[in-house]
This record gives sequence, C-alpha cells and structure tokens, in this order.
Amino acid sequence: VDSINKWVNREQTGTVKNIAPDQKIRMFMDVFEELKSFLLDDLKHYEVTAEFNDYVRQVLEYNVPHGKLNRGLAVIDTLLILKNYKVTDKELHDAAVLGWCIEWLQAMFLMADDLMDDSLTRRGQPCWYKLPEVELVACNDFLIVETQIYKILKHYFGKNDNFLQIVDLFKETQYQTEIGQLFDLRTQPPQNTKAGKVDLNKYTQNTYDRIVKYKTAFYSFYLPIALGLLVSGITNESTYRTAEEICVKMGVFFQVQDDYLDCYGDEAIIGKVGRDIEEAKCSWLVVQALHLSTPAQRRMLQENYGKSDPSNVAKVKNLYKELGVQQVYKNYEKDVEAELRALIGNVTGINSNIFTKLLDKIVNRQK
Ligand code: GPP
Ligand code: MG
Ligand code: MG
Ligand code: MG
Repeated sequence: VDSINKWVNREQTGTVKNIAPDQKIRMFMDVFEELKSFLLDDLKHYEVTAEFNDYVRQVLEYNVPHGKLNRGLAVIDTLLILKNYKVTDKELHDAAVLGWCIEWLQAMFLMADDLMDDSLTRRGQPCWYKLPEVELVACNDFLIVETQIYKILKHYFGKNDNFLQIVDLFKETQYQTEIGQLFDLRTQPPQNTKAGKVDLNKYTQNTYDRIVKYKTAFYSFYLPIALGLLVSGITNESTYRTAEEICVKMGVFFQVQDDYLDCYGDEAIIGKVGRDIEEAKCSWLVVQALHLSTPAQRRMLQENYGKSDPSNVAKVKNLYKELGVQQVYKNYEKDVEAELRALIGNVTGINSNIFTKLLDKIVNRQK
C-alpha cells in the first residue's frame, strides 16, 4: 500500500482523486516490483539457491511487464470510474494486484502460444523459448508463471470472503482460453505436415468466431472488467452478464485487429513477426478471402496457404489485394465500432464509461 501513497493526490485521508495516466503507470509498475519481490523472497521456502532465484527473476522480468498493460490497467480504470475516482488506497492496491495477475496470466499464455505457433519475436525481443539457454525449459517456466498467480492471490486475498470466487474466475477464464487455443490449433493442420494438407473448408466465419471468442475475448476483456466490478463491490449477476456480452464482442473485434496486424502491421510497432499465413491459421483475413474467392482463386489459396516459402506467402498476400480484403477490414472496423458504441449506449445501472474507456484504447490501434 505504501507504493501507492507516493503517487496519488489526496483529497482526504483514505480517499484518492485524479490519478494522471503517467502516475497510474508508475504506481502500477511499483506494484509489479512489490509482487516480484514477494515471489522471489517466497522462493526461500523451496530451498531455491541464488542462481535459481536469479533465473526466476529473469523469467519474470523478460516475460511479464513489457506489453501494453491494457488488461491490467483496465482493472484500475474500472474501479476508478465506478467509484467516481474516490477510492481507498487499499481498493487501488487490490485492483493493481489483480491487474498484475491478468498480466501474469497473459505472460504465461504468450510463452506457451509462441512455442505452439512457432513464433520468432514477441514484444520486440526474441520469444522466451527461442533463447538458446531456455528452449523447452520454457514449458516449465510458463507453468511456474501460472502457479505464481495463485501464490499472489493467496497472499493478498486468501483471507477474503470472495477468495474462492476470485480463484474460480481466473481458473474458469484460463479454461475458456485453453479451449479457444484448442480450437485454434486443431483448425490449422498439424505441425510439420502443413504443406498440401490445409483444409480450407474448415475456415468458416462460424469457426472463426468460436475460436476467437474463447482464445482471446474472455481473458483479454471480460476478466479485467469482471475483476474491476469485483473490487468495486458489485455483486449483482446481471451486471456481470451485461459486461460479458459487451466484452466478448469487443474481444472478437480485438482479435480481428490482431489478425489484420499480423499481415499489415509494422513489425517494429507490433513487436512480433507475423506468421499466420505460413502457419495456416484460421485468420480473419483468410476467412474473408475465401468468402470472396472464385473457384480459381480458391485453388490458388489451396496451393499457397500454409507454406513458409516467401513466394507462396507473397501469392496469398497478392490475392488478398486482388480481393480488396483490406477495404473489407476497414468497413468491418467502422461497423463494429458503431455497433459496440450503440450497445454501450444502452447500458443501464452502471457507468458505461468502463466499456468506452476500453473501446477507445483499441479503436484504430497500430499495436
Ligand atoms: C492470441 O492468439 C491468443 C492467445 C495468446 C491465447 C493463447 C492461449 C493459450 C492457452 C496458450 P495469437 O496466436 O494470434 O496471438 P499472437 O498474434 O500474439 O501470437
Ligand atoms: Mg496462437
Ligand atoms: Mg501466436
Ligand atoms: Mg496473432
């Protein structure tokens, strides 16, 4: 809690007002240091030597804090908006800790996802498993990162009445994401036998929607809002259901953007090398392309999708261009933004700015 006192302008004891965005991030980063210290110190109970303590420190420093932190900060924003910026130090700290638990969950997912997707870079650095001194040890490392979520939750919330509810929310969300990852991985052809084995019949809009709802929307959008509601003391079920409906729609939109940026984003900005075409992913782009293709163009996709040779990839990108897939995306982006704003406009009983704030952060995003 001390880490927070430094960054807030006090109105009166116990309440806080007007946290500037840069203060909020500094406060949030201070809580990261606090959690890291807690976890590294706790390793003494497991006979961990200095060398291994240092390894765990590297795992955390390399994988947890370098993202956009949108998910973690959304817990704090939700609390601040719902409490009209009058919150106690403890509420703010609780929100920051829960926010970091989402970032820990995300770090674990990304470490595992990059192995499964054969990725090269992440957040502007080599993927963790790509480091020569790491390789498949990364599997154990992501398991450690996952378990640390529950070490943190027990330490900070173990005595709370809602402890089990919090743990269950994390586990349920993790399961939804893993099911989504299963849909994703089993829609693409198996590793090493990709060439010629791509089944384009699988790449439908319905399949796409199901993959991304589960693999991305729940952990990226519903979880931060649900935890923000929880720390704000909101218990009525209908608010959570409304939040889920809006967050799932926003999360699907977010993954469509991720798929778009995989092909058309600037590597230096997104911090990763796009490989969806090579990996024969059920990407939003290929689903739209198939929808627009003539039989000849479909055969062309069949011949070139899912191959790592740059000439095959170039042919796929060329077909996207012929079909005007980028324009289809621009139209989709406009339509879904309008649809979401309308949905948010209809929210009653709770300050709908919690959703607007999230949406504003992702509209037109370049990373
Ligand atoms: C994003 O897919 C989805 C995840 C990172 C969830 C992973 C889930 C696991 C259970 C491991 P993506 O592969 O398109 O993301 P990116 O483009 O960032 O690699
Ligand atoms: Mg993936
Ligand atoms: Mg991936
Ligand atoms: Mg992607």
